[in-house]
This record gives sequence, C-alpha cells and structure tokens, in this order.
Amino acid sequence: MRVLVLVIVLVIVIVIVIGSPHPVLSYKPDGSDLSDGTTGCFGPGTGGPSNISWNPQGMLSDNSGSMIQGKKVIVVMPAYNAAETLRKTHDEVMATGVVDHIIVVDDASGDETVAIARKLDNTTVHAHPVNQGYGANQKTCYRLALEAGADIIIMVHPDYQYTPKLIPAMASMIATGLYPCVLASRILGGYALRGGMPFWRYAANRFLTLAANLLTGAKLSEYHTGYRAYSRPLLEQLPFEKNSDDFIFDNQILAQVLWHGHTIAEISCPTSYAGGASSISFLRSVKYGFGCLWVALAYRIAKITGTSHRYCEKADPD
Ligand SMILES: Nc1nc2c(ncn2[C@@H]2O[C@H](COP(=O)(O)OP(=O)(O)O)[C@@H](O)[C@H]2O)c(=O)[nH]1
Ligand SMILES: [Mg+2]
Repeated sequence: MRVLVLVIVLVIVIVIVIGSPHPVLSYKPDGSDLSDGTTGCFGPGTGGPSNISWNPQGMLSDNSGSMIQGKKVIVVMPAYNAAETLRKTHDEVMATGVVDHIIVVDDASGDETVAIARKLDNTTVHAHPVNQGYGANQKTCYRLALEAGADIIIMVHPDYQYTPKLIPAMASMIATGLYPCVLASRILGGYALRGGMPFWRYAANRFLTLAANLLTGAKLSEYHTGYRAYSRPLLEQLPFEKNSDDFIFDNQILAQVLWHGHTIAEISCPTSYAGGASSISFLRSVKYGFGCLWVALAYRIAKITGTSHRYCEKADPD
C-alpha cells in the first residue's frame, strides 16, 4: 500500500515538474505564421507556447473558390500492399467533397497497389523503385504535397483502418488557424478495442502514451495513429527529412511539433482492424516501442540540457 502511494506521489511530482503548460491557442487568419522563436526540434530552443488569440470573426470568412476556406486540401496515402483497400479508401476520401487532390506513394509493394492507384481519379501516383520504409514513404508524401501547393495535408493509411469521413472536420480545424496539427485518435471515445485492436497493442499504446506525455509534457490520448492533418507552414517548419525512414517517423514528427511549441489537437476516430489492417510484426512493434521511449526521453534530455538531437536541427529563421 505504501509503495502504491509512493508511486502515485512520484507520478504526480513528475507531471508537475516536467509538465509544460499548454500553449495558448493562436488564431492566424491565413494560418501562415507559425514562428515561435525556438531553434528547432531537440535543439536548444525554448519550446515555449505560441502566442495565440482566438478570433471567431475570421473563422469562416474566406470562400474564395476552394473547398475549405480558400485552402488547398491534399490527402496523402503512404501505401504498401494496399491493393485490397486503396480504391475504397480513395472513393470515400473524394466523397467528402473537400479534397482537392490525392497523392499515393507506393513503397515497392508486391501486389497491385500501383496499377490500381493509376486508375484512380484526382490522384498522383509516385512509386518508390525499392522498399524504403514507412517513414521514407511519408517524407515523399509530404514533399510531393508541398510541391503541389497544398495548404492542408492529411495523411491517412490506405488500409481502410480509419474512416475518411473525418477529413472535413480535421481540415476545418487546420483551416481556421486554430491548430497546425490534428490527430484522429483511436483511444478517445474508446474505439480501439471495439474496433479490434489486439489487447497487447492497446496496452502498449497506453503505456507508451503515458510515458510520452510525462516526458514531453503534452496531454495526448495517443501518438501512434495513422491519420493526421498538418498545415503547410507547420510542415515547412519541421525538419522532418531528418527523421527515421522507419515507423518511428510518426513519433519523431510529433516530438518536433511539440518542440516547436505548437498545440496538437485530437478528435476521436472509429477504427477497424478488419481484413488485415495491421501488418506490423510483434518484433517490429517492440522495436517501435523502444524507439518511442527513446524519442520522448531524448526530447526531455534536450529540454533539460539544451543539447540537440541528430534529426533535429536549428530551424530556418524564416
Ligand atoms: N512504406 C511502407 N509502409 C509500410 C511498410 N510496412 C507497413 N507499411 C504501412 O504502414 C502502415 C501501418 O502499418 P499497419 O500494419 O497497418 O499498422 P497498424 O495499423 O498501426 O497496426 C500501413 O499503411 C502499412 O501499409 C513498409 O515496408 N513500407
Ligand atoms: Mg493499419
């Protein structure tokens, strides 16, 4: 009993000591100004809050021809052996009516992913000649989306694990200028287990999330979702090319967002693990788990010591 009390007190102390205050929300009418005066992820920056004030008047003011408040919305899909679910995901993405274009990047799949992707409307297909990994795939996705002039970039896995129906909501949250990053969480709303996430994955997700929240000071329900939205200025600001080519990319990019002092928004998302929507082996998951712990720890160490990390460098002043 005494041990339990001690642990609880310790956790509370850790949360109080390292929990940084939530950044104050910032409304930028054009969503363009995300500079926060910090020096880059894991570098010796302040990581302080962005100064934000909310202006309801500006929220729906711009209807100049585009689908969401004059902003070009591009959905990117990092694909790997997604032949069975790609078309269905694509069709539901376009059915939302707010997406200007889709970019599918294939990572040398062994199935018909590329052939199917090439038949899809409103879709640019890029094929890696050799398998480069999930992180490398996302790098290509974001590079191409920025080159194509995207203002809002939404990444969704093409394995139909996440419903595309949330795209308008996520895009709106970015378009208003309230948030530069939105995650669709399988944990909020309790969808994960109901959707068929194996219990061991759920337990690992919760543990890694707790550790990451304690170490980064954020208060997210999960860091591992494959459904995310980013604003253009945010992606331009983050040194995401320095991140891993493997699955840990997902975690590193969120650490970078937090390092720059931005608020990450979350919405709850129904999820389905039906039909092989998860292909990562147990061993790769273990490697990913340790990678997550290291990312969070490196973040905390960088905060305390003012040192930098290999994939995080001083951000460009502009
Ligand atoms: N680019 C790339 N993507 C991969 C690779 N292996 C798995 N993926 C993709 O990574 C994403 C997440 O994998 P998944 O098995 O669905 O994980 P989970 O849904 O989080 O359990 C899916 O979109 C997979 O297609 C790979 O070697 N390269
Ligand atoms: Mg999946």
